[in-house]
This record gives sequence, structure tokens and C-alpha cells, in this order.
Amino acid sequence: MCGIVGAVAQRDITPVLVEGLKRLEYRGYDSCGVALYADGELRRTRSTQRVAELGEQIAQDKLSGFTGIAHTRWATHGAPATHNAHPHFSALANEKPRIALVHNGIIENYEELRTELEGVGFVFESQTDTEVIAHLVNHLYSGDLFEAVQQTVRRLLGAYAIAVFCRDEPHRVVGARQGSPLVVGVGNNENFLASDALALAGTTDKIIYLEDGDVVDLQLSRVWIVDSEGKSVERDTHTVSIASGSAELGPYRHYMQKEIFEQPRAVGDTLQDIESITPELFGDGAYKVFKAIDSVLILACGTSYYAGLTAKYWIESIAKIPVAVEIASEYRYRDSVPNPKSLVVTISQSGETADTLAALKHARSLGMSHTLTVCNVATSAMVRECELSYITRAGVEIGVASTKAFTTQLTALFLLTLALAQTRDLLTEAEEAEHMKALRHLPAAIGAVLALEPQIMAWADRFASKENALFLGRGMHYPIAMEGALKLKEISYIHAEAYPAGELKHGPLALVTASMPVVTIAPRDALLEKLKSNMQEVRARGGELYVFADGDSKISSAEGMHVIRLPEHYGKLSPILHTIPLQLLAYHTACARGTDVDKPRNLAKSVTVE
Ligand code: HGA
Repeated sequence: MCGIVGAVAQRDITPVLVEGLKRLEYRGYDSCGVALYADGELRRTRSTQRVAELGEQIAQDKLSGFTGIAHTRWATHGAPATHNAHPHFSALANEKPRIALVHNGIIENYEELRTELEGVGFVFESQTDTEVIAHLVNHLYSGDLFEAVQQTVRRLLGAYAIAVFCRDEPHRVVGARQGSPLVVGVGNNENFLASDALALAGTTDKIIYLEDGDVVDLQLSRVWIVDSEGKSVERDTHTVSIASGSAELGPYRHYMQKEIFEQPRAVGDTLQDIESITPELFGDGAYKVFKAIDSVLILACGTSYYAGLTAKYWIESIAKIPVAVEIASEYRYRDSVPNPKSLVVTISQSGETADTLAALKHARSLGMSHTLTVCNVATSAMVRECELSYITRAGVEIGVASTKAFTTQLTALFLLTLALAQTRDLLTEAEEAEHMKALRHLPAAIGAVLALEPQIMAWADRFASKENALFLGRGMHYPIAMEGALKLKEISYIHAEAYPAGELKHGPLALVTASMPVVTIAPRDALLEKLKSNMQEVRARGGELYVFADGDSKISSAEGMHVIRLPEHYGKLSPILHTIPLQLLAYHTACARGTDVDKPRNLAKSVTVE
């Protein structure tokens, strides 16, 4: 989603701003822009092309300066067009622009503010909600930008991270956040702002994570933060190491392919040489929390939601604790019956997913104080907000369609299942040893599934000409079928739906014809015989089956039935292995259709707006 970079320095900071935007590019955006202070005035370059082209345009425009802000925009209000791209300027009538501003998030009361500001003479150039903030800062400005921004944010409803600077105070950038991430990068006689520390890799590794309600004043050798009450606050400075190498594509065609093939490493790293199961893997005090709870409420969105649904099968079967899984954006707006003894588990790759963060806060406001997050970013808001956490070690995930983040989430959730079972004396030493053995072997088992790529590519060529597909699974493989369908629709734009196979005859069978491929996840588990009957229902209607079977199941290819065999059945961890071929099928189908695999249309990475 949108990205922010800002800087106040004594050198030309254009390269820092452009490089920062490049590092945030993978999140998806539709336009970008940079504004700088130069020769006594504000100047900007904006583009609906890629950041690389913006860089060229900046060079042509001879734009340079010591103070500036930059942005990648993923439109929420107003079409993706140059006039809606950030930075937005605000000028008083017949004057040159005085305020430049970039914004991530959504201002909910923008219409009312717009009417008010138009009433006092401000002229709007865009359809964005953002532009009202720029004019409001200008309206409230009386010589002190920091003061004006503090007054401005008191009038805003919604979510925002902003960076703003003023022509009349050129050695100052002011930032503020509420519900959208923003960090300060501390430099040597220069300071920076960014929506993610990743943007500042190579510039500074000294990072301050701002909290909701904070407003920060950045000057050359001063970082001053006030909280939502206007009180001066100290926030810790962290030294972060950001592996810039992870952004290299290496021998792969796309980041998604690279990330699919990184899964043995990512899952292995997530298991971190764990010798045995203990609740403390989730943080100090986890044992007490796990003892105190009587149910689990999982809150998540998209792919993470499917990880949560899989975990429900594991936790209820192994730890015997009732689990509810809710889509975060729905949960926060519905009347629910809160259980203070529930463990609230949030799942988010970035730890900044706006819907999930809001759902977490909502659960807490209902009196549920036991919170745990499974997250890929140790420094994220989600980890800071939760009592307990497990950090997956997927590494930076650049492809918008999540792959290694999903399988590492599943790995972490399986560990959580075992820790919960142990706390309830439902895990014998022998069972623990057996599960640990399977977990340790998991990276190698994933490697064996990845070797099926050539066979899956052959299927993908056939899928490329389809417009619809059905995915079937049963039991704990039903959420994997949903994830497979989501992957296919996200990147190949083929309409795909998933059903628990037993539901076929209750409706979707009406869609089955020879032109509808039916992807079936067929592990050798207790439901296999039932599943085979469901497959017959498809065949009897002329439907074409594409079956991912386990090596030790007796399903063979026949007319209208194509079978790819995975290694032998992998027990409770089978959903992780069965995810891999579905990722490869989606990936190669998208390649065959020539879509933009890493940046699918209309989608963005780390969804930081509601
Ligand atoms: N609402 C603003 C910013 C959108 C955003 O943060 N996207 O991630 C706009 O539409 O320009």
C-alpha cells in the first residue's frame, strides 16, 4: 500500500527519497511523487508510472533539495491520476504553495472538512481525502508547523500517517500517525521519516517507532515527539538490521517464484532449532495465560484468515480447545458475545494490517485482555500491541500474493497448538517427540514437493485458457483449497471458488461441465474415501479433475482425471505440504497468461487502510 519517505538534511536528499520509494514499491501502488524545498519554494514531480520513471523525470526537472517528502500512492479516494498523486500542496489565494504533504490512510470526515475549507477560500485540485489535511495545516499555520500539525490532527477522524513540510520553515519536517505506521530514522545531523524502516535501509539503522497519536518534529539535529495529549515523550531508538539482499531476484523470474522456493528455508528458520515445546516460545508469562484461557478467537484477513481456519482444526483436535475464526474487518463491526477467558490470536504478515489491528483493539475493548500474535515483523504495531507473540522468519515477502508468509504462519500455529495441548496435559512426551520429528523434517518434505514443478507447469498451460475453476478439499484441507483458489484468482484473474467437497451436491455441482477444471486436494487421510465419492460426482457430470494425491494413496490418472502425487501422507502437517503445489499452479498459470505476477492489478501488499 502507500509508502512515505521524508528527510531533513544538509545534502541533496533526492536519491534517499527515490531509493526509499523503490524499497516500498513491492507493496503495490498506482502513482508516486516527490516534493522538495529548493530556492525558496516548494517543487514537486508526480507520476502515474513506476518509481524508476519518476527518478528520470526528477533528473529532467532538475529537482534537488535538502528537505523533502515522497510517496507511493494506492488510491482509496480519487482515481489513480497525476493530479491525485501525493505530495499535495496548499497555497493561500494568489500565492505560491506553502505546505506540502503526503498521507497514508483514510480521512473519514474529509467531506465536511472540504466544505469548510472551500468556504474559507481554499481551492482543491484533487478528489483525494488527503488534500484536506494539507489545506487544514495551511489554514491553522501561524509560524510554527509543529503546532499547526498538532492542531490539525485533532480535527481528523480516521487513519493516517502524514509527513509535511512548509516553505517558511525549510529545515523542518513534521510527521504524525494514528492507525497507520510511521517511523523516524535518526541520522547524523540529518533525520528521516518513513512508513516502514525498510525504506531507510542503507541510510540509517537507528529507528524510532512512533505510537498512535504521536506528532514528531524533525529538524537537522533534533527529534521531538509529543503524544496525543501534547505531552513531550521519549520513544526508544532501536538498531535494526534490514537485509537488503532479500530484495534481489537471483535466478528467479518473479519474487513470488523465489518466495515459493524459499519455503524450506523460511519454515526451517521459523522453527529456530526448537528442541522441545514450551509455552514460553510465545513469550514470558505464556504458561499462565494458556492455563487461564478456555477458548481461542482468531482474527485475521485474506491468506492469514485461511491459516487461522487451518489452526482451528489443529487446536480443536489436538489441544481440545474451542476455536472461533473471524474475518477481522467483520468482527470489529458486529455484535459479538465476548469471552474474557478467550485467547485472542491475530495473524498478520506485516503486523500493520489495519483491519486486524482494529479488530484486536475492539476485542480488547470488549474485555479480552489475553492477546497473542503470529507475525512476520518483530517491530510491528501488532507485536507491540499483543501480550504474547511468535515471530515467523519468512524474511521480507515482496510478491503481493503471500506464499512463504502463509506456510510459516501455519508452522507457528502448529507450535501454538502443541504448546496449548501441553498446558492441558494433552501431549505425551512420545507425541511431542513424534511431532517435533515431523516438524524438523518439514523443510525437506517441502523441498520434495517443490520438485513437482515441471508436472505442475504442464497443468498450468491447460488452466491458462480457463475462466473459472473449482477447488475442493475436506477437513483441514478445506482452508487450503480456499487458499489455492485465492492464489489463482489474485494473480491469474481466473475466477476460482473453493468448497468443502461434501458441499458440491448442495449447489456448485450445477457449475460442473467439461470446461470447468476441478482441483482436488486428496491426502490419504480418514476422509479420502468420502472424497473419492465426491470426485465421482464430478466425473459423472463430465467435469475434469486435477488431483493432488499423496504418494501412498491409491488414486491413479484416468480419463478426465489427472493426478500428481506428493510424497507420502504427512499427517497433521499435511496442509502445509498441500499448499505448495497450489501456489505453483497459480504462479505458472499466471505466467502463462502473462499477468503481472508480483503486482497483481488493484492489489497491494500490507493492507494498511481499512
Ligand atoms: N486516501 C489516500 C491515501 C490512500 C492510502 O493510504 N493507500 O494505501 C488517497 O487515496 O490518496
